[in-house]
Amino acid sequence: MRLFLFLALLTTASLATAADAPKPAAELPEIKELPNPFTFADGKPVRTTEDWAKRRDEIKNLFQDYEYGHLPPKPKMTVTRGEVTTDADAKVSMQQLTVKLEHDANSIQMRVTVAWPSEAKEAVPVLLQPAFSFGPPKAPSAKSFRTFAKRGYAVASFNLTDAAPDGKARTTGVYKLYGDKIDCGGLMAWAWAFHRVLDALGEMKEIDAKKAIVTGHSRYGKAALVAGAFDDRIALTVPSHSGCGGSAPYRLIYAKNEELKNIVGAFPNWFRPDFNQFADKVTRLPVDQHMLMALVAPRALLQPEGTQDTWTNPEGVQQTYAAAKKVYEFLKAEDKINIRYRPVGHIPSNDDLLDYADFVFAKKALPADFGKLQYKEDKKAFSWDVPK
Ligand code: GTR
Repeated sequence: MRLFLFLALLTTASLATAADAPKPAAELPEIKELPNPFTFADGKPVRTTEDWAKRRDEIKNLFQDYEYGHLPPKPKMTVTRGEVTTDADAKVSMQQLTVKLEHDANSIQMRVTVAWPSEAKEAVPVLLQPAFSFGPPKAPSAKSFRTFAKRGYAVASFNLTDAAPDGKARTTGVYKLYGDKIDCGGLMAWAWAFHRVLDALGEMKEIDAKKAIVTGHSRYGKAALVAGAFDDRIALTVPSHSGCGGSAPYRLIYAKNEELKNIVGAFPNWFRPDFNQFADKVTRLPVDQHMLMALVAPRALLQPEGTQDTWTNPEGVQQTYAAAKKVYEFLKAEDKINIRYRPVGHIPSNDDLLDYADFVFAKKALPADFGKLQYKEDKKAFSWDVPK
């Protein structure tokens, strides 16, 4: 009995220290520039790739503790497959998957449409692309997949809102499964959903799941970046015009760009509930978004941006790109990160994505516009460099 009491006390004590509640924003040090990914929280430098692996875990925790909340666990999964149908004109084969996810007595379903080139001789790379629709889901037609199939890619199309609602009520999707046991906001919940779709695709012989691409536009671009940062199975991450909460920096504002205070005001549900403590304390955030991009390294990352898409801070993304590239350089993978500006507003381009995927998976040459910077270097963005 006494031993039990002692053990119980010991456990509570160690839990109290282990939990080490993250310090509130007001107690965190001010960092004016983009924080140095090569310095641990205790000030020690990153010198080796082993150090980076540890720092990478630390950065993951910072994003979970302060911004997005924690990645929910993997639940039990059962996949039910529909009939395979083939559209001879489009040369596209399709199958509907119903992905049942269960935890305790609760279950939810994700519906995924998978389409692949019907004449492929071997397993093909796959693009995980959420449908950008706010209404009831429409099953995509074979024709809508033709462009991808022609170029040798499969596509998995799904509704992220099956896995997490885009609203304040935390009652459906992953929240229905885990209730109060999870603290994540919508972006991390959607990242979790990308991971579940990848689990389901891994079982298909038509698909080479080692060549998985995650993408999304705007809010789903933010989610795609979080998905790529938190799952090493993803080979290529393409957050399209992801802006604030995605690839754009919180600290560097150049025009009428969306800022932290705007996004936590309009979409508090995308983040941890207490992320708003940084609304007027942006420089106390221990991370900035170049560090989320750096978590993807050394796996491939493409940043599609629009020079006229001011709200998404395209100039700021040039700075986070430059900062994240330092980590790619450190890992000797600088050819795996790229940026592509188009002279457009808030419009995605599948061509850029496929051109970059061809470069990554088939070693095809990149069109000349890739990697072309549009703004002058901001010397104040960051002063640190790759450790020598
Ligand atoms: C905007 C929001 C952006 C972006 C966009 C969207 O209103 O400010 O961060 O996510 O919505 O996803 O449509």
